[in-house]
Amino acid sequence: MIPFTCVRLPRLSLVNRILVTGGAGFIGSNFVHHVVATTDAEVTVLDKLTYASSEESLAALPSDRVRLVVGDIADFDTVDPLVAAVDAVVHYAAESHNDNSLSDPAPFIKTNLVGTFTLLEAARKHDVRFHHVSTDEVYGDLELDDPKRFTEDTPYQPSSPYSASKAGSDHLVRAWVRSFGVRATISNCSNNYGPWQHIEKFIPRQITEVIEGRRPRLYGDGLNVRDWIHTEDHSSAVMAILERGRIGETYLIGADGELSNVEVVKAILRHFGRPEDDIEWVTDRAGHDRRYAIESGKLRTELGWQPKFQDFDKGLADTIAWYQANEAWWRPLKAETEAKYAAKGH
Ligand code: NAD
Ligand code: TDX
Repeated sequence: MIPFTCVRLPRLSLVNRILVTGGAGFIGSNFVHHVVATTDAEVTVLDKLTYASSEESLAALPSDRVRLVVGDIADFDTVDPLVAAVDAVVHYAAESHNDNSLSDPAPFIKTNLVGTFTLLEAARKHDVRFHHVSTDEVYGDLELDDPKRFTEDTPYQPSSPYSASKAGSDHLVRAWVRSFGVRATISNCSNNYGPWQHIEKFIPRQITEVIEGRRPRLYGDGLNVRDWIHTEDHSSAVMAILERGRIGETYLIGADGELSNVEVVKAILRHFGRPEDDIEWVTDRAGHDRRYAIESGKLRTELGWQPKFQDFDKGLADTIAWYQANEAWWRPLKAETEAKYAAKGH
């Protein structure tokens, strides 16, 4: 008779050591928490600690599972030994804000293009599995009344320096797969919300404006549509692709969360018991994309992924509660962030 023993198997047999670039940022730090909570993997975070990062977002994690290396993804000497020491790279690091890319595109080219190139060269040299985190903005935008949504086959048509740099980085990944056999996958996700998002971004900017007793600020006519997904759902989707995705494939990530900006702002105002028309209408963003919408059927059918956060009002209420409870984190960033916006008429 074979004796029955209970063995605890690590959930990730092939990716026990993961390098997460940009792991001190909004979405990257959520992914690191997700990895620690759901697997036995050890994580090295490589992050330059730019203005958008927060070491605090990693503070609660166990030091025997997660270590932070401060450095630039565009520096091969930094990247090379870190990539050599892991089973997989999950690449989040980026300059991520469209408005910043309109005032100064240079860091977007350096980090998003040269940084991705540098990581790919290291992944090629050491034959390390690579997952590239990208955005739906590479596809440009849709009209408000267009029944179509973005799919993996939608042609690339980026509008801003940010989205063009992300589009270029996606093309680099595909070329490194085809020309050099790098074992890579790509995901393009829609707009994320949740805790630890820098207050320059739409939802936390409006929440913190209302907490400060000011009015939320809407660009243009406020009718632009974004397809919101909770960052925790983004993390579970990236994990599914890392574990089960087919090499060379792209997966779109979305949770059927289309809302206009004015609908989101009204929901925030309602939450605080403020009149729904208490809105400051400000100068529109140059080249402002009208609508993003994701068709995520491939990810759901092929990899069995499902989002958990499908009640936007509930997710928003949790996010508002988080910003209320974490004023000490965002308050020091507020004056500088708003001064930057004021200079642009936003
Ligand atoms: P973020 O700006 O909050 O964080 C980016 C992180 O990257 C920061 O910690 C920053 O310090 C780090 N970083 C920047 N330049 C670096 C460099 N040269 N070397 C090392 N680290 C560097 O961004 P985010 O919103 O968390 O986005 C993460 C990724 O997800 C990006 O690649 C972005 O394009 C993608 N994405 C974001 C969204 C969204 O809604 N925010 C949606 C889809 C895809
Ligand atoms: O104060 C504001 N008022 C306003 O109306 C701000 C900051 C934004 N907006 C609008 C612009 C967009 O239509 O809100 C929408 C969302 O703006 P952002 O938060 O800047 O996001 P977006 O430009 O859509 O890009 C985001 O999603 C895709 C992320 O920043 C990117 O990193 C990601 O790739």
